[in-house]
Amino acid sequence: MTQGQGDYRILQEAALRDYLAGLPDLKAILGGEPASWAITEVGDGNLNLVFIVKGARGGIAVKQALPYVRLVGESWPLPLSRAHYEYLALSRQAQLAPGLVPALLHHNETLALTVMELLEPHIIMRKGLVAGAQYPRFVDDITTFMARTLFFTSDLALTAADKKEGIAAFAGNHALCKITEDLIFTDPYRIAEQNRWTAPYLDGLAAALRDDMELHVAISRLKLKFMASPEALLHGDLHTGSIMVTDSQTRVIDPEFAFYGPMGFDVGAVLANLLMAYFASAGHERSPGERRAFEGWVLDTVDKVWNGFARKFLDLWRAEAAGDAYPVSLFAGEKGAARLEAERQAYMRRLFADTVGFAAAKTIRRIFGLAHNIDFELIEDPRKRAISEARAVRLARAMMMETGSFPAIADVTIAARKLRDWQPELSN
Ligand code: SR1
Ligand code: MG
Repeated sequence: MTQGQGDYRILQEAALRDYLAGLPDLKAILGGEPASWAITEVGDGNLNLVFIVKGARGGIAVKQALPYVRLVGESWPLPLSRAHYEYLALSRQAQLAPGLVPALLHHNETLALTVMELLEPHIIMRKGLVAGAQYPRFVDDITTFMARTLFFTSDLALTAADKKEGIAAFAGNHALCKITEDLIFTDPYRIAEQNRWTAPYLDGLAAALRDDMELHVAISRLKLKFMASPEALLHGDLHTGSIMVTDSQTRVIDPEFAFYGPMGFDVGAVLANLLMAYFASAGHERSPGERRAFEGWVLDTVDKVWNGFARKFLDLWRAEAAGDAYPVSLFAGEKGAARLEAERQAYMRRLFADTVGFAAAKTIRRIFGLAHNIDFELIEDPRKRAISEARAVRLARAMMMETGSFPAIADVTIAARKLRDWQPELSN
């Protein structure tokens, strides 16, 4: 890591070229003369600048945090320190889940700038899902990523002292947590200037969300869990826009929302985004039933992601528990082993219930809050889009309010399948 000299400044193409030219390792990766490097800004996320730089020999990806939310503009300032937390999280994830995050090549704290390997020909998974692509490596890779990063940063694997050091290292990332607390757990359920939805079709549904006190209790309980349960180091924004894929590789990117929180928030993010891809699919078909095979794969993937994650997490707990939680001395002998195993199963049931609730929250925010996703947004016909969204919301509402009726992941996928052709009542 390089400590930057001087003040932060936004690096546009010319300044970035000069900056990179001064870094021999990166110069060597790129090859050729700096003047010949092709630099393109490709950031399509909500927060940062992202440049792809290509030279005669190779390429790199450069990410620079802006001092404000890119999606909204300078009126919404945001600390540059998020680049530090992202770098810290990526470094930790690289140790815990090698090969599943991009290689880090350079970091400058003052410039809030990180250089990573260029992932090519990887694409953002969400874009692939909109096109109806299936990814055979995804389940194994994402379940390994989640099981290892969550288990090894939890009290099941760490001493109490190390765990608390971990919490402290990320505690300063509270501005990013606040975005989540507002945009996911609060704004969709009240009048908020930046909310939007597919109007007028979903006007009634939006009003119902604002009026439903039981739903407000359910989302507030999830919010409290998010704020007050530092179980493990989370990626913090693990949607399909934070995952890059090819047929044979998966890379998790963009952990700038990383902090110690409830594990179900990460797992729920993955499941919610798959479920949204499933419900959006009907809106992308050009002929009826054209994408059924894709939709079947998505639901199968939902099943396998939870089951694979749970199996890998439990295997790690059985084999690698070195943490201060569940002291070995309290579970001696056959009787102790059996009781501990029953407790592990109970732990996973609780984690699954959290996952279901957070998945619901993640879905509703993408339909009524500030930041939407292209799964739905690219459905051109607003009526069709609203129908897909209303189906997703119906499932999400049930998952949040009646979490106990979804004791297993199959209950979620069966419910999703039933809603595939459900015709919602729209407001127009
Ligand atoms: C203002 S930031 C909006 C969203 O973009 C990120 O990807 C997070 O999901 C955040 O909530
Ligand atoms: Mg992001």
